Order: sequence, then structure tokens, then C-alpha cells
Amino acid sequence: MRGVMNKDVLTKDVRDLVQAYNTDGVVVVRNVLTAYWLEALRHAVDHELQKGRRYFANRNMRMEGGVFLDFCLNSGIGRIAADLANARCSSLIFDHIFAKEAGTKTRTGWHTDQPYWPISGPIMTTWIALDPVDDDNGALEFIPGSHAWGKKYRPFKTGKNGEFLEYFKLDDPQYSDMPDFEAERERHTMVSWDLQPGDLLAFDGFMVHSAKGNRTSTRPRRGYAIRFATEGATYQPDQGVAEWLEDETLQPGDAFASVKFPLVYQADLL
Ligand SMILES: O=C(O)CCC(=O)C(=O)O
Repeated sequence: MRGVMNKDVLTKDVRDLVQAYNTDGVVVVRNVLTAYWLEALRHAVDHELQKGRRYFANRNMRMEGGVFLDFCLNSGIGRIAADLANARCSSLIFDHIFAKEAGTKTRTGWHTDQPYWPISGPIMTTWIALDPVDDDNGALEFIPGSHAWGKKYRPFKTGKNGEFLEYFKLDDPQYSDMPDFEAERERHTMVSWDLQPGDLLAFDGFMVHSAKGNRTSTRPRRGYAIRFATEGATYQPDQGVAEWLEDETLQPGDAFASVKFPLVYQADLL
């Protein structure tokens, strides 16, 4: 593995986006990756896709070491997440390749992420475009402000391309049913952005979002998402459905950081 050189550390100043992230729960940050990281991540993603696994199977890539681990821990992406959240630290929850190859027509249904995970408090996904992304090849869509509705929508099981299969936790009163946002599009403001390779979407764990299918026959849509817990996030194993995110070294209510979920960034203490 090649060590990270200073010129490869991401230096994007995102202070002017903090307010928008707080209000809307989602922002686009342009041109975040350096040429080195864009090339390295594309290459690493292609290598994984050649193994034939698709979509939800391609998570926790950093546990295989190499470029993904190096990027998560050493690229400076953790500082960008902390800065956007106006937080003094960030720890890594997991990373995830989201590749919608040409002809993957399935739409990823509307959902929120945090109800799946055993974590309370602020969570952010940084979703990085490795290809040009637009409406035709699978742009993500968001309902700005939905992160602040105070709703915990029931998690559901999805198929290999992110399509709805069935609900979890049907009898658990802490969750409410998710409205059919697709059917009521005209009642909501929905936003999406065309992205260039190296642009990044940052969104809150309770953000209502979805992704279009890839209607093209030639243009892949490779994305790489890293999930961070930021200052104030705590471990809550009575929540969520992702047993693979449980950590026996943490007690309920502990700050969300451990060997399994490493602190990636911590501001200098004064
Ligand atoms: O990239 C996609 O298709 C969906 C991404 C998503 O839903 C997520 O990152 O939570």
C-alpha cells in the first residue's frame, strides 16, 4: 500500500456549507478528491466489481485494507465530515461501494439510514461520485429538511439493487411507517444534483433520500460512501437492525468510537 503524501490530503474548506448542512441536512461539495484519490478509488472499486458482488454486498470495504482503508483513515475525509457537522471529531462507522452499472434500472427506494444502525446522535454520509452522475444514470434525490422532522421510519429489507422487499420491526412503536414519497412527489420539495467525478454529497442519517435507476446502456454510476458518527453520537444497541454494527466493547450510551469504529479525526485540544 502506498503511504498518503501531503499533496494527497484533502484540503477542502467547507465552512461556508455548515449552515446549509444544518438546515437542509444535505449539501453538495464540489471537487473534493485529488487526482490521486479519484484514480485510486476508481481502480479499487473496479477491482471489487470484477468479483461479481453487487450493491449492498460491497460494504465494509476498508476491512479488506488497501486503498479503502487508507482513504477512510488518512485522506482527510474525516476532517471534512467533522467540519461540515461543525463537530470536533468524527469516527468511522463503515464504508460502502454503490455501483449502479449501465442498465441497472431499479430505483433505490426512499429511505433513511439511521434507523438501521445502533447509533443515536449525529451521523453523516459522505457519498463521493467516481463517475459523472445525473438523472439518467442514477442521481440521488433528497427531501431537504426531512432530517429534522423527528421521524424514525421503519427499516426495510432490500433486494440486490436496493429495491423494497419487506419491513423489519413491524411491532416496534418507536418506528413509524414511511409515506410513499414517490407517489406524493408533488407534495414535497425534492432536490438532486448532477455530479462530476470527485464531487461529494454529505447528508444526515435521518435524511429521506433515494436514488434513480441507471437508464443508460453505456454509463456506469460508481459511488463510494463513507458513514461517520460525529461529536455527540452514542452507541445504542437497542436500536437498529444491523447486527454487524454491534460492538461488545461499547456500553449503551458510550461515545461512538472504538477499535472497530476508529476515531478518524479529532480537533487539536486547546
Ligand atoms: O447510491 C445509491 O444508489 C444509494 C445510496 C444511499 O442510499 C446511501 O448512501 O444511503
